[in-house]
Amino acid sequence: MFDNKEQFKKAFLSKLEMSVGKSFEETSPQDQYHVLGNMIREYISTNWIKTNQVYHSTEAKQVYYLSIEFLLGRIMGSNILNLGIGDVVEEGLRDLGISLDDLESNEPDSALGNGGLGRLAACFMDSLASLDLPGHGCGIRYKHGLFEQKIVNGVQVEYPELWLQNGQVWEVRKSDLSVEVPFWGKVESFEDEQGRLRFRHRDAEPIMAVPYDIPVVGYQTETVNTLRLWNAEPANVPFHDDIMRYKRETEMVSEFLYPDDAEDSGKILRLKQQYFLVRASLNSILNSFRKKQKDIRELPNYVSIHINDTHPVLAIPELMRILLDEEMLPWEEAWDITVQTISYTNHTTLSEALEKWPVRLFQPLLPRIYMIVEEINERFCKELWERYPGQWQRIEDMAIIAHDQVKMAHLALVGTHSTNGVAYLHTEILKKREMNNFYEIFPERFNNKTNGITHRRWLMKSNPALTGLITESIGDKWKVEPPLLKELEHYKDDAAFLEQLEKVKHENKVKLAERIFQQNQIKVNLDSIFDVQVKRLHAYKRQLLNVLHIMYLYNRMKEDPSFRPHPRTFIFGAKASPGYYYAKKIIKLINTVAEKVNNDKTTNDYLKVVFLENYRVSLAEEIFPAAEVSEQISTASKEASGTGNMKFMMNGALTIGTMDGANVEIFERVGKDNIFIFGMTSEEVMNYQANGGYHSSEYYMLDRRIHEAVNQLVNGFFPNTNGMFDVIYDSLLIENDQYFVLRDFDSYVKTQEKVSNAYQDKKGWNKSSVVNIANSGFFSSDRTITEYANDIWHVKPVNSPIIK
Ligand code: 26Q
Repeated sequence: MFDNKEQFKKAFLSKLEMSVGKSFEETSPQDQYHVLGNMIREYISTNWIKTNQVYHSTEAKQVYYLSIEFLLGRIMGSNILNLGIGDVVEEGLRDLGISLDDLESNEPDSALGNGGLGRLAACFMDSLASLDLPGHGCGIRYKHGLFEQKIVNGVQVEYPELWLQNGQVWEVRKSDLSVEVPFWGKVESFEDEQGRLRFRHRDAEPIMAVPYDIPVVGYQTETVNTLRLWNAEPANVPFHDDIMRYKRETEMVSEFLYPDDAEDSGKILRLKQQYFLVRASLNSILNSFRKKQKDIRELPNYVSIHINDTHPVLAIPELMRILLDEEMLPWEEAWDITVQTISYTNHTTLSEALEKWPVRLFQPLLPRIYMIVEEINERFCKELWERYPGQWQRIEDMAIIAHDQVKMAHLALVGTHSTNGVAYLHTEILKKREMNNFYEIFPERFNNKTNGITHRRWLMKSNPALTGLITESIGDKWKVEPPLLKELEHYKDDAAFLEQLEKVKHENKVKLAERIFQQNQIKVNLDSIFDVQVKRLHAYKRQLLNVLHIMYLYNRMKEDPSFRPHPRTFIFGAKASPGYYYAKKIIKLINTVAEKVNNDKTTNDYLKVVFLENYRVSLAEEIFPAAEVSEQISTASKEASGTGNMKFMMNGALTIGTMDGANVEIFERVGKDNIFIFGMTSEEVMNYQANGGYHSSEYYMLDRRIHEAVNQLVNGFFPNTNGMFDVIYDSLLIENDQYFVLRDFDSYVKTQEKVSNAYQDKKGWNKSSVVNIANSGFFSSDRTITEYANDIWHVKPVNSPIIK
């Protein structure tokens, strides 16, 4: 079907006519997308079946990656790339007058995630398959992914996302593998024939979990792994008096990603989602295991279960329930198996992001699971008491249940054999500070796994021009061994290469400029520096620092006509959580500043601000290749890792950033001359109290650049914004600027001047760009996944001969 162009065209045309019943000329791009998608899925299916057969029969250990988020983006382009059928498809379609790019853009993003954590899970799936590792994803098939963002009068407006509306090409429903998940009800104890104390869950309300499988195609290999997403449906039971209410409440469980949990009703729904994922996934994992192995005590030798943050942490008491109630193992043995089987990744040190569940909600919803958590807690506290007699406070701080709350991170630390952070600095902070208590007891459990990104999507697929240039220069082995990108460093003084690199970047800038014009009707200067900050909107990520710097540049140009920096286009993309009031105000502020500076003829040749709405994976793929400056300006110690930083680097952008998260490791790899570091260190941030404290008002009073910009938030400088930015003003001055925006302002401005100066020497800039690309191989998620496989999961590649 995809062996040669003519064969492909013939198959495509005949399928098109057969499946949509129109002549070729009448078919829509949507029709064409669906037909091509179905052809590719069919093509994948042989290897998918083969891979599954191998996994069913092999003794090789399998890993299951449980995540409440999988932010896949579009799937077709990635499959075409990994299958190596790009040329045939592209040329075949071209003969028919169809552009493959246009056709791919008919696919809605699979946006079953918020940001970094969900995108990491997606990159990991791609790496697992590409490395021939037996890795399975387990998630939820939300009917609505992350909301669509529209900007109306500068304000974020949310619309429901509808990725399933036109039918999903990539998923396969497997009703026969459905699993019942019980909620509510009560637990009864009884004595069995052998006189053992047993438990039974009575009067539960069941929900049916129906799996939808998505194939995950590895790069140039026969391995096709599976991402299994569970859909919530009414169970087949005639018990309900109010069947409509039951149906509605059931379907709610897989309706939305992260329903608002400000109210109790939302909280219960979220906890339901978590148990739904865990119960269905573990049931199906254990079913596969039992087909191969009769002795349950062998579980840790056959299965590794990884939990992506604490959201699936109920895997711990759920596995205990299976081992105790179904397998009838004694507690100690069950506990050993559980701890050996499960591992955990922590993605944040922000205490407000650590999950806690009120006992009053947890216990009635999951009565048996709660009993088990209680016993885990009691046994753990007893051990603590033996180790730290009399240290009540320490024991209270470390308990899994305290103050009528279940602390999910504590459960994860106690119930797994491995806890990893996502960048060197983050792991050190976990060990030395945030989780130091637990590190003292379980030092061998803590380890670091610096995040990575799949270079296939984020370089080969999204930046074909750069991919071509790299391959012309160093060959194509780097595609399967990204550290070989290092060889590019030989070209850093090669004038012809640098010129080519500049040309590639320019072409990518032209494309992004077209997108900007199409979406925002803003004409940007192609010779301006494309300076980009794209990520979720959060106070700690400090989009505000970027904005205050823009306001300062504008003010200075207005005041001093001789001050004209190198032209810059500041590009933003960010979604704010619907209930996060402050974050929404920052979006409004960015758009308000954009309105003002873009329309000022005296400055707008030098300064443009662009807010691209609805930032998502597919838009990101257009942005990174065109970026020249990467803004990674979080308050040091607050960003666990970041992964956008790696995507920019791999596409040749230079970072301006703080010594935070993985920026530290980028710095170590490219060296100080090829990155722009500023601001407080994480040590300074964490010790600021000991170092005399911080008084933001002093910076406001003493620095007139700050004074002016901060006043402009509230003094009518922006027309018709009366009172609108008071919360931002207050965050800086009344709440003493928790994220040290004003403290880092001067350092940021000076460093931005260095960026401008460096750009004047275009050759030197391009040279730094080469050094960034050349050292980005370390940040391929293939390296990250290899480390997880070797150090935590102990899984090995399952042999699969390379097709080509
Ligand atoms: C917690 C409690 C209640 C409701 C929601 C949550 C919740 C939801 C989502 C907590 C955290 C998240 C997402 C976190 C996340 O995306 N973290 C990012 O993970 C990336 C991958 O490791 C890192 O690169 C980023 O630094 C980190 O912020």
